[in-house]
Amino acid sequence: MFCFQCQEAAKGIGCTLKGVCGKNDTTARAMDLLLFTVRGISIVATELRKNGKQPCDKLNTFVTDALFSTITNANFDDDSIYTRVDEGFIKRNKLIGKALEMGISLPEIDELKWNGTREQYDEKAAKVGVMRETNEDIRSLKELIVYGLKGMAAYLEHANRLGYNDVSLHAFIQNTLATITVDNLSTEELTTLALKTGEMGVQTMALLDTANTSSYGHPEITSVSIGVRNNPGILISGHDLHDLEQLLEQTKDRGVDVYTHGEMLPAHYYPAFKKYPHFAGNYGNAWWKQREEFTAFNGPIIFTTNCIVPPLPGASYTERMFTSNSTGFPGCKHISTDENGHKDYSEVIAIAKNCAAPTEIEHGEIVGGFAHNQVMQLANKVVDAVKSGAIRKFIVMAGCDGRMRGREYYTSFAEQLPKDTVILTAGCAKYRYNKLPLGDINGIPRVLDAGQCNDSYSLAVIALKLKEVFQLNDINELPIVYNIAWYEQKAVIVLLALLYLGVKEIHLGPTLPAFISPNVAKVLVENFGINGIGSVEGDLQKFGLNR
Ligand code: FSO
Ligand code: SF4
Repeated sequence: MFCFQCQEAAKGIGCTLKGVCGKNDTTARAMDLLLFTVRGISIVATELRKNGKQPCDKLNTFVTDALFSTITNANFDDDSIYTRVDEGFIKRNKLIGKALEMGISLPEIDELKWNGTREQYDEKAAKVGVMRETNEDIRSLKELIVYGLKGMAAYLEHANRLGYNDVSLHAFIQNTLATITVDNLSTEELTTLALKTGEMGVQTMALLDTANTSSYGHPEITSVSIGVRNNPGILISGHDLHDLEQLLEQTKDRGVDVYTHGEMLPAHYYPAFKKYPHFAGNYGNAWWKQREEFTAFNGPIIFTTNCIVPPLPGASYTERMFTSNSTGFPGCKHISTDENGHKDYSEVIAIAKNCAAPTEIEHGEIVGGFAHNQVMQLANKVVDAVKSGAIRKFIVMAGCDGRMRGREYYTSFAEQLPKDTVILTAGCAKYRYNKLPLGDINGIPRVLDAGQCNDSYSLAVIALKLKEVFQLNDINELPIVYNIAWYEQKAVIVLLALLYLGVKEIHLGPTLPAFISPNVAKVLVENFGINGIGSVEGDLQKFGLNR
């Protein structure tokens, strides 16, 4: 295996024996073969589109789900990945049949020609991973694009599940996979395509924002309890709000409470979910603390998306852990979705009823809900605070959290920021500082949480609005600095989106991506001012944030 798609890539180079994330080499290869089938499908689907034939919704869904299932910490189940590979080859061959019927000539390429049995999958998979591209810089840019597409696919899948779709986004994903496979693009062309991916990422996040806010209302300032109640609980993790809605409906008046975990915390900010009296609060922290926290939770846990940390052998909670959608873990029950998008949580509820109530690990409240609509309602207050100098600078500290020790940097950075600064956050990165007593500025909290990582879109909307209010020509003239933490591929699409929007001088940590080659890094530094992080003191000084 060779995998270098996330921030934890072994030695900052890549995982070769087993993933630091816990992914087995067999799983990594299964994923490489799945991506091989997806590339094949994308090549034919793109040719069909060029000839006026739109592939069906099911095919689009297959591609987004396949990409999503290869995101870091989403799926550890070889069987579920190989089932997708089987299905992928069937779909690809059907599409090839259709293309030939229409007289379309297809490229002579392995992705379209190879057919094999399950027994041959592992051997084939070993030859189709990221190292198949021998030029380091081309590989770097292609993978940058593929990881961006994975993040985009994840966000598109959430929007689709709420009934919001835009076929041009599916077409872009497939067209891009096809073009980087078939055409010999130069590094310049690939850089342009990476920025185009960022543009499409903005559109996807905008679509998801519309899907979420049209379905559940605009996020509003909300205090969320982090303590526990006396009923047994169900913990729901991941990012999918549609799944949460179904769970809340099915658990009504059943004597169990529902708690959010990790990236599901922002669900509390949506008006539609406030009507459920059994929607109890948020339990725990970012994804990487789940082993201890799931043990203490005592009740069933549902994963709607990544990030799963493989439970240790003999972990008390494995039997009450459920996966769904693109996620999977061997030995855990998978909740399937029927034709109408419905999930049946009756087994989860039955287990919950026999569990003890969660053990309290924290108590108190955290405040969030500062997505674009809410911030705009406070716009006058914010603008006045900037004009009067009460707010000197905003620091965008969005992105991911992770278990790497160096991430303590983000807590110290937040603590040491001068008191006339405000943190704008989104994603699970917030858990590094959202429970600190950072206070407020004239009633504006010093940590404004917009929501999940996809709600970084909200931060971009806020920045663009401020640019308009302050009548600036360039987004980079705003008193905003970017100190972003990344972990997996959704952060890659957020980063590409920011680059597309023209944001310069982004600091990215805790380490720069292993998949960025030295030459590509040079381009990112020279053209976009992207930089790593240093010491807290040094960086505060660099940002002009001395106390
Ligand atoms: Fe975090 Fe995991 Fe949302 Fe990621 S939960 S790390 S960026 O999956 O998706 O922020
Ligand atoms: Fe390694 Fe990250 Fe890939 Fe897991 S996802 S195998 S930790 S690079």
